[in-house]
Amino acid sequence: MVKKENTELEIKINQLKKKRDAVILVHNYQLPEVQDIADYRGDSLELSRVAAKTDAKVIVFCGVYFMAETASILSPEKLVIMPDIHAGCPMANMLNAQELIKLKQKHPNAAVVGYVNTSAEVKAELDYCCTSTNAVAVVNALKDKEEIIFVPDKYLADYVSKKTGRKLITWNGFCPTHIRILPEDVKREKKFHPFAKIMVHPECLSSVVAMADAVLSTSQMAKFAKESEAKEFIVGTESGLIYRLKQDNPAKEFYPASERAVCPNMKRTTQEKVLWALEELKEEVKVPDQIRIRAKKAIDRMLEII
Ligand code: CIZ
Ligand code: SF4
Repeated sequence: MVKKENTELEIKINQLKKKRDAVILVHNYQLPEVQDIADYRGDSLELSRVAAKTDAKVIVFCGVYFMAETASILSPEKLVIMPDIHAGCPMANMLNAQELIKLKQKHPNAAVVGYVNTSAEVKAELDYCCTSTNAVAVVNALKDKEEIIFVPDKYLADYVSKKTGRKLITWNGFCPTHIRILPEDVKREKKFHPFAKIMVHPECLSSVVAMADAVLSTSQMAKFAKESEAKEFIVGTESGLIYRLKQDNPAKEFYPASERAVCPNMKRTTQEKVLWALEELKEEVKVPDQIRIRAKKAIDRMLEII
């Protein structure tokens, strides 16, 4: 694909980025204009791992709050900043540490697995963190555990439970964006595009997941779209991923399962806000050590499994 010329704003961002010794990490759900200035695009864990490896001093994290926290947990010595600190994740906000502590008290022998979409305080209460890429592998690794708590996403939990055959103790959390994708949407798109492969994120309704050819995280979708022989894809996840899929695969077609699957928090970050963040080196996201060290253990245990 021919790279379009940088705008004045993009040139300014690039210059200031070098001066500040910063890298710009951009989640797959971000606006196209933000993806255009990315040093790296990816899912939350991929980006946090890049943050941990880079020599840059400043990480500009374009995503939602828990993702910047995860980067801070893995890279405590770096300055992690968010261009819009108010970009949160409603799913992550559906479970707090006190609620999880109570749930653990009810099931004292259970292993506690939590999706990466959780606050740092909640991660500190987990035995294992997981992402949508590795949730099934993490639960499968807990064969010797009689009880497993899996929070906060009830749809991801349902998918993992079906794939592993394990009964899970769940929480009533969900992603307000992914549940907007309805079975009728998928049916309609399949009628328009009968040869398209249906890729669906496990945060979707179970009835939508049941219709998929492949149930995948965003990083897995990026890989699957590249490697598959198929030329057309119906995409059941947040709309931002389509921009990346089209850029990576110019000869293939991608259709959103629903135009309504737009996460307002992911769309808060703009190029202008990135420039301001670099100018002022703000807003910083820093997880205090007493939380960070415990939260990191849950992430490290996940990384030992995958
Ligand atoms: O972990 C992430 O980045 C999320 C929330 C979505 C995905 O599947 O990549
Ligand atoms: Fe949270 Fe859903 Fe937005 Fe992802 S798409 S950040 S899970 S609300």
